[in-house]
Amino acid sequence: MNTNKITTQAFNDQKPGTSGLRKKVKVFQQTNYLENFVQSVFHVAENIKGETLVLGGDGRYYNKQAIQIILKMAAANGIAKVLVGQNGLLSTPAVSALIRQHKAAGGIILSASHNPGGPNADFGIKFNINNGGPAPTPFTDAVYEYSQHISSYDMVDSADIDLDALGQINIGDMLVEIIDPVTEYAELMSHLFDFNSIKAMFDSGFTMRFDAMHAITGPYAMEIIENILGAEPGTVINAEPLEDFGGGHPDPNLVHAHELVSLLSNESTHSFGAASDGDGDRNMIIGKNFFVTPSDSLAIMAANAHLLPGYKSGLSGVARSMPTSAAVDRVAEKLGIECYETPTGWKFFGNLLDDNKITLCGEESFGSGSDHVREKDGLWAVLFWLNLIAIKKQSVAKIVTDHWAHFGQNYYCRHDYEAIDSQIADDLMLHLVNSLDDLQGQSFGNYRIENCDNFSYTDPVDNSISSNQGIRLLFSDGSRIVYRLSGTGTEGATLRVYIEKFEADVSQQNGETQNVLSDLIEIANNVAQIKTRTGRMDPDVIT
Ligand code: VG1
Ligand code: CO
Repeated sequence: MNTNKITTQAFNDQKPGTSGLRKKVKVFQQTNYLENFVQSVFHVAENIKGETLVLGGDGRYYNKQAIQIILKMAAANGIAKVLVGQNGLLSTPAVSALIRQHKAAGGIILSASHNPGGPNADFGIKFNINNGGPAPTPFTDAVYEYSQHISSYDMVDSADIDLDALGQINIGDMLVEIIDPVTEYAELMSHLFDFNSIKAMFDSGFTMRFDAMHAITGPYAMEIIENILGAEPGTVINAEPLEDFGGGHPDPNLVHAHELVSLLSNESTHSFGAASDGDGDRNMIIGKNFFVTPSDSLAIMAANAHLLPGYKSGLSGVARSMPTSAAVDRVAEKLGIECYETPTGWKFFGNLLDDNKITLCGEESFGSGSDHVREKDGLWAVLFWLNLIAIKKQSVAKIVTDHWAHFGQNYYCRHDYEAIDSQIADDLMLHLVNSLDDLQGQSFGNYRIENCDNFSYTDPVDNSISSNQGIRLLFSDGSRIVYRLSGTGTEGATLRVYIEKFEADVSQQNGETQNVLSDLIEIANNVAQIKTRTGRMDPDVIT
């Protein structure tokens, strides 16, 4: 089989963001665009020559074409074996699990996660290293650097292969194994959770709905929740992965998973609702007319993990991303374990997990996970909650309100201003950085800024420093305001503002989150001059 060296010209916009390279499909479809990036990855990940690679994606538009291109390039770049999910499908956590189980040198995930799919929507590509987690910043920086002056890439001359048929096939000297995307992942879950007690709960009439949002978790949830655990047929809705996710945003929040939310109204006969995102790493947990914030979910998991088979010896420590509420910090304090605060993005949890400094970790953006993989894991979180409900035999609302009664409540919300002009967004952030000295010690009504900074993280394992990770205003009563720009958007800039207030005695306050936080929200707007600078009167999304 011929290997060709194909001449190319560099693109200057291949800098990976929070979670790999995300662009419009049309950008990826430019001649050599995907190829350049893949060659840059193979160049930096030299150690994958002669090794195994895991490859799959969330099934969005351009997934299959990209897989055929990557396979031909992998063969030309000396990779010995590629494990590919059938039909090109693999969830992000399943890729992470497969890398670990098969001692692969890395994996490539094709997804733009919760961003919409289709010819006019988004595509993405991400490289994970041999621990199963997203490549760390020095790696992605090196990929970007190489992509800026790449002049050729390698590709074998070969026909496309059939991605639908399980089994093995060769491309040149490289072996391709098409595997069932679900089997090994389901096996892993069965060791972490007490499937028998969850099954018994379904057998006794417990019902739930899981919204796969026409994304990757459909096949996983069908197999695990309906087939293995015996939930009634129809439990998994929107189960079929579609290239455009049925036209929706595969983003599990109250806005985009409204179908699920309406199925869990007060009159509902179901006790539990859950949803996952495009690539299966996010989760939303709801009870009957009751939303569990992701930050609370993480804290509740930490407080109860020892009750579940996979975590019965307790937690070594926990971690949360900086903007995530401090609810889990209070649990860690009571458990007497360390709580680490990392920058946004799962790659920062990798070292802590590898070094056994933490067992559980999570982000406010509907992500949680544990040391079983090196990605956040949507279905894992859903099974965690199901197992917890089976043990406690209580409603979601009762579990959460009991938690608040014991630990206090962190009122929390995030305001997103999407697709604002990049220059305006950069100026707004710069203005905040320049205001830090003046803000220190300033009072706004009852709130006084005790401390403020531009968050910088020193990795406790390798001592690497990640600076410029978001502006934090820390108030004397424990309230916080955080500002940062998204690293996953594909249009202009997205400003995220995170607002949090702690209430130790929950009987004192019973308001709606937006009301409890209203003073802080106003402070957040004024300090950053959001309205005057962006011209936006309200956020696009509130979560
Ligand atoms: C967002 C979230 C972040 C998450 C990232 C990838 O990043 O805020 O917590 O890790 O998405 O998640 P940003 O930079 O846009 O705020 V996923 O499920 O989209 O891969
Ligand atoms: Co995702």
